[in-house]
Amino acid sequence: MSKLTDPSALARAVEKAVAECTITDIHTHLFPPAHDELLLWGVDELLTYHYLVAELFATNVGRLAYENFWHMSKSDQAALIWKTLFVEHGPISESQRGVLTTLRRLGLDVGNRDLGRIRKWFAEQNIDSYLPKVFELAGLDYAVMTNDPFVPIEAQQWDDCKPGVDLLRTALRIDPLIVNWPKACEVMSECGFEAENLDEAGYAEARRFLDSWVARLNPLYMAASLPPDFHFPAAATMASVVENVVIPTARQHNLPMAMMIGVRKRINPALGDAGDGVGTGDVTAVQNLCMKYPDVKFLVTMLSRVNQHELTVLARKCPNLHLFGCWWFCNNPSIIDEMTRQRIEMLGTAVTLQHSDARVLDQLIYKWAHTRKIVANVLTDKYTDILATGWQPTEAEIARDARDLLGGSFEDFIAAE
Ligand code: FIX
Ligand code: ZN
Repeated sequence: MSKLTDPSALARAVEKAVAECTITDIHTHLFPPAHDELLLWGVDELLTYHYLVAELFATNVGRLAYENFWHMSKSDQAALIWKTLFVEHGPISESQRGVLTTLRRLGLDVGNRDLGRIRKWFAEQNIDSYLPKVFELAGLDYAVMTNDPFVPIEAQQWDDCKPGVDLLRTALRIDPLIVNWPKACEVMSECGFEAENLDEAGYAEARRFLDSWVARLNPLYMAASLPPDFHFPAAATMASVVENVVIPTARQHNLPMAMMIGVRKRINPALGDAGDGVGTGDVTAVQNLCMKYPDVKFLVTMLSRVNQHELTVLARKCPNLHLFGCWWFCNNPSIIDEMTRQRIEMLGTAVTLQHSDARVLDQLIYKWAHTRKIVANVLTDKYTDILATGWQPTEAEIARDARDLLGGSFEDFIAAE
């Protein structure tokens, strides 16, 4: 394919490559349609996404009691959010804009602001044909779920042998083991795994529990979200469980461990999932794990913008560390742009720039449309910079690099022995 020599042709080539790039979404909260009410989709679920619930209460200062909202029907909650955040105030936040982007790309007219007509369209959709349509609109080859055996209703779907779909792959989520050992032991005991104390017997039983779920799920990786005060090494339970349960399981199954660090769970419990906050994490904990266990692969994303530069520098030092996503409170255009530039400037294509974290199926459409635009802008600047040196990239090379940044490097990383 011919080399690109002209900056405007280059810009067009980058925009095309990123727009057409097949993306792998490596972290979501989606479920197969057969897993009943676990898979969220449709306009009322879009509107009651916990990001928008937080924004509703931030906007409705003191005029809405938490319990009144939670006692409302999903439909009434959605209507209130639509009225408050879309009609009575400009829907200019990232989550608000996201709903509109999704609806528009589905071919719906948001200009008439007719929620009833939008609801009618969704009521006519069949999830089994709608799910692949959403993946096609978002441009994904597959997405990775969050499969948590410590959540009874999730485990029940697997106990009942509910079918999956090829578009959704598994990840074994193990937060309670690390952050709430007593709770984890309760669940394991109900499943016939008698872990109790933080001793070799307990660790062995926890590993046996994980082995059983690795066999059932065949996950791409294990994962846990961790608080800002996760340190390693440390005398704390978290560090002991990582060392004695997580690391041996990762080694035995050649499974990467994804650590999502910096969430302060339920700083406002009344908001439910919308009540989580952020704190600056300890990048040294990641450094110590990567250096102590060079044969274990770590996928890491951190929630605080403050951690990003130090973490990106660390990824240059540890070949067994792969960064991913602009997670949650970083998943906003201003921060995505900054993080994407910083990561490409220090890691080239050896990073997975984004994941959607979609909790509602239809969100895949906006989360990826918004990210593609930013990535195209950044890559245009970066290729234009090298063009100025006389290096002439081809369209195929640009497409190759875009794929690496949006799923290819992840697949290379997890496949490496
Ligand atoms: O721990 C996680 O996987 C987080 O992404 C979620 O708990 C969070 O609620 C979320 O969906 C953020 O986007
Ligand atoms: Zn998540």
